[in-house]
Amino acid sequence: MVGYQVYVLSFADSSGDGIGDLAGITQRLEHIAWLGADIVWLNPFYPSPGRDHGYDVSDYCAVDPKHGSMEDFREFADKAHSLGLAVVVDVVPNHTSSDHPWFQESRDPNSPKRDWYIWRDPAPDGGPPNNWVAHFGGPAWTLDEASGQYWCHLFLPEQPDLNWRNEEVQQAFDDIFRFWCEMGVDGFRLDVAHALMKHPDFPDNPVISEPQPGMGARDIFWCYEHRHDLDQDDNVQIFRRWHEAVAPYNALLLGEIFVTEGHRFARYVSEGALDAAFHLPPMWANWQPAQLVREILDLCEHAPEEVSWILSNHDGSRPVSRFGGGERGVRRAFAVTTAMSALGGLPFIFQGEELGLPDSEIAADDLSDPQATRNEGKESRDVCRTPMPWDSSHINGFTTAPKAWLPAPPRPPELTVEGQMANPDSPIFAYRNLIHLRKTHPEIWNTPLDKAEALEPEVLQVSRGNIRLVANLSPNPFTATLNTPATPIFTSSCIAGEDVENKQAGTTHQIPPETSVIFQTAT
Ligand code: TEU
Repeated sequence: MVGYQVYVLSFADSSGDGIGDLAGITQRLEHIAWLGADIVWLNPFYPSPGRDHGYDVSDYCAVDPKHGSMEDFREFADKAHSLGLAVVVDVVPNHTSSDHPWFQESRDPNSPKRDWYIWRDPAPDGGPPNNWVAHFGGPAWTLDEASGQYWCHLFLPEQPDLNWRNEEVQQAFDDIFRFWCEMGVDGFRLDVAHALMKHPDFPDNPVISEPQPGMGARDIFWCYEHRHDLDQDDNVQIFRRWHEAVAPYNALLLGEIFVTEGHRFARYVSEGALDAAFHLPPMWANWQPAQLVREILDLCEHAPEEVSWILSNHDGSRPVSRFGGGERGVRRAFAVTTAMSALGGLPFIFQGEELGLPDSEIAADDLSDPQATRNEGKESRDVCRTPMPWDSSHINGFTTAPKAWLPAPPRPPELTVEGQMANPDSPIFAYRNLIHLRKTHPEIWNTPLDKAEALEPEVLQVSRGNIRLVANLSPNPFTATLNTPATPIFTSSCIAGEDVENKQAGTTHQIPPETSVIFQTAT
């Protein structure tokens, strides 16, 4: 399957208030079906004060009125299913909103919910219990004056972390999974699933390098080795429990997992745990093809069928911009996406990727992402969260409101869906053709991986059954010599209006720079 990620706030606004909603998505589902995707993943649409744009949930089993109603969700899911699209919703198990009634109760030290969150006494000097830092800046602990204890939050103070060692918390999430399965969802994307369990003793994390003044929150976060707050071995027990909870519904468990080593990743997607997990580093990296090839090989060795390959999501700069911008950025991004489509697993694209969109420019006053507003505008995730450009009308057809919730300069006609549909050489057709190739040639993904290797540091070759992929991510042409004659069936350079030079079967093929070619052998 191929997934398509919809950022609910910015896909389509049917109510005219400038905020994306479920009914708007329902009206636009044909676009996703036309591309050929099989799954639609929705970012959180649950009631939320919106401090982290929906990742601070105050009720897991309802729809935020700004995004519509439960009836709208049913209509969305029914239409998605009628178009052959499976529905994946986002579950945020690591933390709730501080507005969630569970946390409100937990603030009382005598409440039965006290242990649902992570409360600790101050360090002997009165400061935070340990040196953990939050992803968005500052310590991972905030003092509750009333009780004299600190609560733990790996993200905002308004996103208190749940205590996953508490059985009742685990039961509460079993119920949440069942609720949405009963509502007809087909799977779950599991937010920061590698962070659920913390070391039971809460030791300090080792310091890799001292944080320096002026560093952004993310850079400060990576000054520490996250030995005790992330990637604890017993996360897998939770995943096994979830697996049992959703087994009667055969629902997909897709983790947002951040681990850099393939063998750690493999544990999370082992039999009876998660079905698949995102490999996140490519959505932050600039153009570093050798590193990308190394990471792909590591994962192909340890989890060849369980990786959800992505180049972007709602958490960072778009690949076209990270990869040099303009036509070059588009070409590089599509070369990688083409390679990823032949790696097995479950590739996803993020709304607008199919248009080759670069980042939006956001005026300093309009920044909305807490990662940016708390960090003097640094590390903004807003750049990829602006309205989907449908056409060249007011706010690119996203809303009839005078202003979108996240204002940005309008996209030119050639970067809109309508503009690209009128031009068969535009990126939208290249993405569609690639996705459809997986349908006409299912052996691209359904035959076991035979071999993945680096022919040069920036050249990846993958063999599976009668399929060969050569991803030449280097700046030079590459002469591929295959062990058996093969015919090119797809080249990523189609996104630049180029075709393969020689469509004949042969063992030797010229691959242009920054181009991935998929071949089929005769047998
Ligand atoms: O993102 C998690 C996140 O910030 C990771 O990229 C993190 O840096 C990495 O996993 C290391 O731990 C998710 C959501 O996608 C994001 O939008 C939310 O802000 C965040 O969780 C908090 O819910």
